[in-house]
Amino acid sequence: MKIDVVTIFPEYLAPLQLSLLGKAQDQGILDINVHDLRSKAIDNHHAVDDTPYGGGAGMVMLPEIWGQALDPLMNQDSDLIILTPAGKRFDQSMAAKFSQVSHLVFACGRYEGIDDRVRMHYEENNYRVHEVSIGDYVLGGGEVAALVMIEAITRLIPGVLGNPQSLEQESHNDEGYLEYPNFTKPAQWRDLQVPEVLLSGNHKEIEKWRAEQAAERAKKNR
Ligand code: 6GU
Repeated sequence: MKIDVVTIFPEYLAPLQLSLLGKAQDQGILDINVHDLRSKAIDNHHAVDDTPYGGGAGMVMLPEIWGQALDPLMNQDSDLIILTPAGKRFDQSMAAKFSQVSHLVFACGRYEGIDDRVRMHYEENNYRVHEVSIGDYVLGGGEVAALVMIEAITRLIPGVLGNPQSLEQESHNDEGYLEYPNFTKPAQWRDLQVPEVLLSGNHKEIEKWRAEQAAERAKKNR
């Protein structure tokens, strides 16, 4: 999968080089490139934003600069993700869908967002455009949201995770499912004993206990 991220803070995306994502890039499974939006700025002050038509607080990012940044990246294989708290809420099923595509372009908005004609322009030209939010709270910009989405999406791509069996039964795989609690050595830690059933070797009983615990967790936490 090819991933492009456009931002005025390229340094914010440095963690993409670490850990599993860094390894997947070395192996050629992922090709991630971060682009500095400000390099497309036109005026002497390298402005990327201006005041909103109609008035109001905050600044809006300029459409021409976004067009200059996105045009060379977009093609028929591309899905453009515009990050905004007003977008559709990201979840595991959206991550699974995006993990199947060949090219993702992330547009990280700052300030009050990007001039809406950027979305309109790429939609009108028959590109696949998605406005996405990672949850119901407001961040300073889309950079952290891009990191969250890229991590959730790419770990579903074959070869990115060390152990693909980790994907088989995890939280959110099925709507509303939360994973059962896990334990490791030692069997007793401080005054706490690992549940007896997990030491029993009885796989049927273990499966039943884990299903009960998962249901209980979902009830308590959601
Ligand atoms: Cl994608 N952007 C911003 N600025 N805030 C957010 C968000 C995105 N998702 C949740 N909050």
